[in-house]
Amino acid sequence: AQDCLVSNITVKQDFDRMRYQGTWYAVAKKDPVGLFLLDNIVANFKVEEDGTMTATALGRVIILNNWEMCANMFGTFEDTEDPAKFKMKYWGAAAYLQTGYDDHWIIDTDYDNYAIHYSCRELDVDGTCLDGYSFIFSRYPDGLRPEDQRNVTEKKQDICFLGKYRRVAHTGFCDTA
Ligand code: DAO
Repeated sequence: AQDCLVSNITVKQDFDRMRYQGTWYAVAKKDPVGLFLLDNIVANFKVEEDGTMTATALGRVIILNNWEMCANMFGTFEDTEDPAKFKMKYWGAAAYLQTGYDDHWIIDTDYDNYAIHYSCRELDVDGTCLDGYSFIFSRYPDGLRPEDQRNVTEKKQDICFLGKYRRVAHTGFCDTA
């Protein structure tokens, strides 16, 4: 959507939640206002027996008084009329972690290598996104395959977040046995 209208953003056709399951490493992130997850972000998606998509996520956060920790987050996804557009209810394992209810759109994925997530939290009066965030996910912690980079860059532009991403490091901070 070259006009940057959120309503014109296209998402993955015929999104298949079964194939989306499993581990995704965030390799880049466009932060929202009041960012929460900093780095070492790993999400694990699952389709429950009743068909509901759920996710757990780990990530380094800094809470309150500069306390650095690994946040253990949970999300459940409500379906909408578009199979690639969900509403995500999320909360933390501990009460002092962030909770929320966000859009969760899968802009594109090949299921085996990369995924582009998008969430607009606040629409501007002109229909563009005033406050949003996006994850670039890879099946590999060390980044995207070179052959996926061009497409991912194109999609970043389509959602009007090109140039607004930062790399997400994976240093082992949230690795557990
Ligand atoms: O990090 O600033 C931010 C916004 C992201 C908040 C969402 C965290 C919860 C995710 C639950 C699992 C889905 C990936």
